[in-house]
Amino acid sequence: MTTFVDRVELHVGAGNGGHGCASVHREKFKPLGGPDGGNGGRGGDVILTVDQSVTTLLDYHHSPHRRATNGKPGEGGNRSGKDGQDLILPVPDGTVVLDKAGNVLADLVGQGTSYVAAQGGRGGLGNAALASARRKAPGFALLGVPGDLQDIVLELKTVADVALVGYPSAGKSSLISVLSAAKPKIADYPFTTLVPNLGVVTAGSTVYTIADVPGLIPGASQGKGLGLEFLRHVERCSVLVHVLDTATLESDRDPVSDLDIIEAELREYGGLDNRPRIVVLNKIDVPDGKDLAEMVRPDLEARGYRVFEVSAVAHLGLKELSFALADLVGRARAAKPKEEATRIVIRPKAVDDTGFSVVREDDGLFRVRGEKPERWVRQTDFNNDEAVGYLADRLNRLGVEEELMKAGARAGDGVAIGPEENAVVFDWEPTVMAGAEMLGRRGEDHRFEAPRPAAQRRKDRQAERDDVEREFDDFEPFEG
Ligand SMILES: Nc1nc2c(ncn2[C@@H]2O[C@H](COP(=O)(O)OP(=O)(O)OP(=O)(O)O)[C@@H](O)[C@H]2O)c(=O)[nH]1
Ligand SMILES: [Mg+2]
Repeated sequence: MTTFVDRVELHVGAGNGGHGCASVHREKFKPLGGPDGGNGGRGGDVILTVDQSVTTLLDYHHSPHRRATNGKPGEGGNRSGKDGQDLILPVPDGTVVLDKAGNVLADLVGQGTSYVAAQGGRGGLGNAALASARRKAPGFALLGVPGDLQDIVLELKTVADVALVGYPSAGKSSLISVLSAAKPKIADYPFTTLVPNLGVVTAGSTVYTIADVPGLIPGASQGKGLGLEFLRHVERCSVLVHVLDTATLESDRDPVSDLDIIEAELREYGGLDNRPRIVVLNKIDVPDGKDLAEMVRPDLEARGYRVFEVSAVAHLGLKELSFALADLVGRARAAKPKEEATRIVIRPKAVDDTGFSVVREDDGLFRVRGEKPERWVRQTDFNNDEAVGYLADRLNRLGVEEELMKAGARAGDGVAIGPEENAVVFDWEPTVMAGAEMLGRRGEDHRFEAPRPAAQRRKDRQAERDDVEREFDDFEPFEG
């Protein structure tokens, strides 16, 4: 038996950025030829893409952990590391991406529509790229940023124009089989259909798709039977068809009360009120069925429904029905705003990714949050004093130091950068951090310095100052 899976939890990991390389060029008569460490490569993204040849989420049910490849580290000789490869995950048309709390992140409809589920980490800069007029030979490089890890939920909602709803055994699957070329399972016991069936109908010049869902019973919206779980498959349909059984032998049922019960379930489920509906009275090949259909028709019409009497088995009334559906589908399509054939959904960036916040928490810890400070911390090799000093410079330039002081931080207070589970915690040393620039410039190796005349030294100092202004923004070459 094939399993139908229309909801999976997926754990995706983007590739880590490769580390930058700290290296010094060496030649025979030039032992200190300057920094030549290359940049690390970017980690690959994890991208969900609609592929119409994929029809279920079964693959992800079987292997729910997926990772893109990491960027390679940079190397000496100014060699950049290779970027990691994006991991493209094909998903069925109509896949909805949610976070674990149930918020919709993306609705993937249409071949090629894509969503970046996890973004690769940027590569770390090598010491060649970190060199500047004031930091001629950095003895450190930046670490690659770890790739995003995301837990997401994928839900499949069938993309069909018309949805058939009704009691078990009303003949929904039979109707699909005679209106289209689809061959769903049909049987005379209830709940034959366990998964939605999809068929393609051609009526005149209109081609549309038609889907059924497992039969609904009273209480479906509270989870009775199979129905509710599958009602999301009718959410996208633009036309609803009530399939009513005129030949049921159950004494407490008749087409009108069946309709009322199904309508009550749909209302309870919600969100379907504005779909046009028509009523199909099925099984009129059965003599009693035909009589019953004639009897209830006026009642149904009085409620405003267009009523079609058909027999799926004897092929009665099918042409009229399929053209009426084509007409409704055509109107629905015309009323819909034209959508791009392919939409690309990109995860929105944090609202203000240049900002940061400093909050004093109950236990006296000062927490710094912000895209840049958090990333910078991850890019720092804490075993390298120069790298740590560079981080201090960057934080200081951004104004983190100042905000900490304003928030009342004192020497020795704990400062955490990053979220609860993933923070780097320091004992704050304001004089060191605030005075970082005064203590000495990073990466200045005097062996590189030739004696300079005073005028040149003044000019260089000005250049250095300009450089400092720039560098903290400039060194984000992998942005975007
Ligand atoms: N006499 C007669 N029997 C029909 C007609 N349409 C369907 N049936 C029979 O009714 C039974 C149920 O048909 P299905 O198409 O499986 O019904 P369904 O609505 O898909 O049922 P579930 O999948 O259980 O919800 C089968 O035995 C069919 O042969 C019809 O027009 N006339
Ligand atoms: Mg069925």
